[in-house]
Amino acid sequence: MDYNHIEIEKKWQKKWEETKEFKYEGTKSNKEKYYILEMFPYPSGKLHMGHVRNYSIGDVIARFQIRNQKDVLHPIGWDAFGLPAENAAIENQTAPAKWTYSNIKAMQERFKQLGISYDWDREIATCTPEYYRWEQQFFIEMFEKGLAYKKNSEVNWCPQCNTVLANEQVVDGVCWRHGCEIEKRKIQQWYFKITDYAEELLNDLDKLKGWPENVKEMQRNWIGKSEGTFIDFQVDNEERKLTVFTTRPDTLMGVTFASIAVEHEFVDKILKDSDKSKEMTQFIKEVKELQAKIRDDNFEKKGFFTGKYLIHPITKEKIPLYLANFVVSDYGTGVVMAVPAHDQRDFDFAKKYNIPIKIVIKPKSEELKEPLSKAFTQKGILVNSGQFNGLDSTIAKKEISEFLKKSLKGKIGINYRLRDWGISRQRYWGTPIPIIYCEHCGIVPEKKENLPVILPENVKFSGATSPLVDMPEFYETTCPKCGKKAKRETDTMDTFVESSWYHMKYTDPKTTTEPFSKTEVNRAMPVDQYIGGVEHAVMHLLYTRFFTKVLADLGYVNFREPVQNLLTQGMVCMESYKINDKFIYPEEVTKINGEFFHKETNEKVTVGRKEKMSKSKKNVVDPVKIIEKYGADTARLFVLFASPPEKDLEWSEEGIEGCNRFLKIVWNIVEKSNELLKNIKPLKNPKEGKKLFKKIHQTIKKVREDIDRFHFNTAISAIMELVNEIYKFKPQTEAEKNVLSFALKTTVSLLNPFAPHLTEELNEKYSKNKLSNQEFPKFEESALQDEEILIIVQVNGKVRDRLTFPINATKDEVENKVKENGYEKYLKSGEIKKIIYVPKKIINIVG
Ligand code: ANZ
Ligand code: ZN
Ligand code: ZN
Repeated sequence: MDYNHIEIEKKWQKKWEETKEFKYEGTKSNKEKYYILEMFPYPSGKLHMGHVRNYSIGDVIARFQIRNQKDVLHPIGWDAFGLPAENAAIENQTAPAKWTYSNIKAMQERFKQLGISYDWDREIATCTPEYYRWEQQFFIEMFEKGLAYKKNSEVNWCPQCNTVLANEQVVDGVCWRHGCEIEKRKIQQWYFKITDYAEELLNDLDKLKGWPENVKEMQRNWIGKSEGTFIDFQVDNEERKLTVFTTRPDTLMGVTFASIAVEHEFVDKILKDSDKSKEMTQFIKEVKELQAKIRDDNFEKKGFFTGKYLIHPITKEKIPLYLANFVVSDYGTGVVMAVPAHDQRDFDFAKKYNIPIKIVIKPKSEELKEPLSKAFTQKGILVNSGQFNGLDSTIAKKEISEFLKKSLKGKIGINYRLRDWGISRQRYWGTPIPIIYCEHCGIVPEKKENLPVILPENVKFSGATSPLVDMPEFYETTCPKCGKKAKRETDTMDTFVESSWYHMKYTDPKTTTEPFSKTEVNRAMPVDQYIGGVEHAVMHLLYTRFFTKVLADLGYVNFREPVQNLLTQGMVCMESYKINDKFIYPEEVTKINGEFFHKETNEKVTVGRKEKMSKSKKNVVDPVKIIEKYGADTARLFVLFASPPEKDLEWSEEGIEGCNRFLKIVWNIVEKSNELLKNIKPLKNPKEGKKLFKKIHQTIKKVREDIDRFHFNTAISAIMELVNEIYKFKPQTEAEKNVLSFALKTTVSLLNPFAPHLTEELNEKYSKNKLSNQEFPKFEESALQDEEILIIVQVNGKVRDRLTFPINATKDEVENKVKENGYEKYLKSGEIKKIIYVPKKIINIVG
């Protein structure tokens, strides 16, 4: 019988579904739990190669752990809210709900076609009221604790998404999804107080031993903790002070001006008092426009003198205050003490506006030459600093801060780059924020017993704005406090809120009286192994850590970190093809004598470099076609074999064909040996076929260790090597046939997590027990060792003989044998005086 992947894969997928093969037992089980999770997909309706890779990696680990007798939780669900559904709705005139649910159906089929070992009874979709009602409950509890709050602030507005974006969703000044430039708008929106957890989020990174260092470093930078000093400057001729945040209080005596953000609240007063308010207003407008765009360190520094002066807290000198385009309003205090001699931005600024540059720090062993050509930004020794002269920067920081503290003009403080998480979205397809605005009572949360606040699914899309805004049946309500007429919030939550806790819902998906049972969630969490793309390093992975800490503080869970081990898989890459600067699909291309041509038009094709598969470059292959042609087992084997999971993977049709050929070989040799395989006796230390026996155990050891380290590629090549040995092995005796049979069965068993359908089918030919119920092969240490050792016999230092002994021969056994053999004849005296034994190597007879 030939290897028929279509039939075999269908057959096993059906069986797995019917028997609920991959059911997680939870607290009912007395096995050890293991939670393996791949980041859940957005139901776009289409499967791409990146999915195949992500979910195949997880599946190997899941199947391996199942066969290590663990109670494995391996769930799947859908990150179902979000913009693409709305865009599709506008385009195709369907309701987002309908579009989403039909995509989910399509994707379920695709995932089943891949043969991933999911517990399908735990499937969740975040767009269902059963899911988001708990999110609304969390929101209300966070609101009650001050962790969810509303404020009017300048936000990132994506004109294409038509909504606000969180800071994490703005990458280098552009929308993470569209790459379009972000505008700044001032609107009311809801925030989660992630900054309350900044310190814990930072400190706990050190506990995450199973996370890649680069991801932790990205989070550290994102949180951006700075220790510094807040210093008060009196405004000349005014009642008020302005406070600055500085990380270099040691440079205080070098301050020659101060700069303030154009958004600072004091600017209103500045404008009122200024006789140049018109020009100043124009300047402010320009800065705000610039700020909406990318601001890197190379943009031109510009300022505008405010007409105001600050009083230096120590020298009492008057210091001019400038509006400056490089001071941001939401970091520190929005006011900066400028030290041009020691800060490059201030230096550039001072040069431009002719402000004095005063050196107050010099290098330890040399003098600075004046005029400076650039700022000296290192630490050093204080000069021109009165009572602080001669101090080292590090000591001066402390002393100056102390001095200011005593005179009530400063205090040491910490500042984070991290901002609160803006979660309002002016969009329809998301979780409604359970808040009601009452004319009499103000902002009132919905009563918990009234949850869920249902998102109407049957909606018509008129344009770019959310239909909720035009639906009185949605927003008209009564105030939960006073019972009078009131209005519901029409903003929905950022979809990253849903993905912040979905792993917890999987532990108890069916419960409707609480978000999840405490005992179930506490048993299953944290996720033992999480797998996903590195692009989530500061969005999803930071939010979910924050949310976990909040849920712990609200009493829902007893752990404070959601993920123990994290694997960030690389991208799937492929070369792109072009004719006259236009991309074409790989299937349109044919290769002749190393050159590429269009299959039909014969036009010459230029080949681009290998880069991430993307629709825009058309360098994509459709996994469904691959699965149909070669089978899911081949597709899985290829993505696992072609490179280690963290590295990028290069797509190659030859690679796919190679993997397919290998599976056929395995199929054929096992088929051919069918009779042999039925009559196997258990094997322990066989006398014949020792070499193959040892190879089997070496392979088991290697595969086990490699799967543990996610070195799937080397695990697979070890199995390939074993198959090679099997091929060469020609059994003569019954005993040798037995070893061969053992080798074949072990191969099938080891290959199972990678190619589950084919291996189950082969196993069924000789075993009643499914592989998924069999323990993963274990190796025997004794089988790995060499069986015999060679010992050199010397007589008075001269080699006289070589003897073989069993590996575990004792000293006495070796000596007795030597005595028996009568080497005395080589001795002049004919008498042994002494025997020196170097274990397992040499025995020397002295006489
Ligand atoms: C005086 C000074 C002298 C500074 C010197 C630096 C060097 P990190 O490390 O990122 O926390 N700063 C403070 N608030 C700012 C704002 N809203 N916009 C732009 N710049 C701001 O950086 C802290 C430093 O960034 C602060 O220390 C301040 O300049 C500036 F030789 O104060 B420094
Ligand atoms: Zn956008
Ligand atoms: Zn009211």
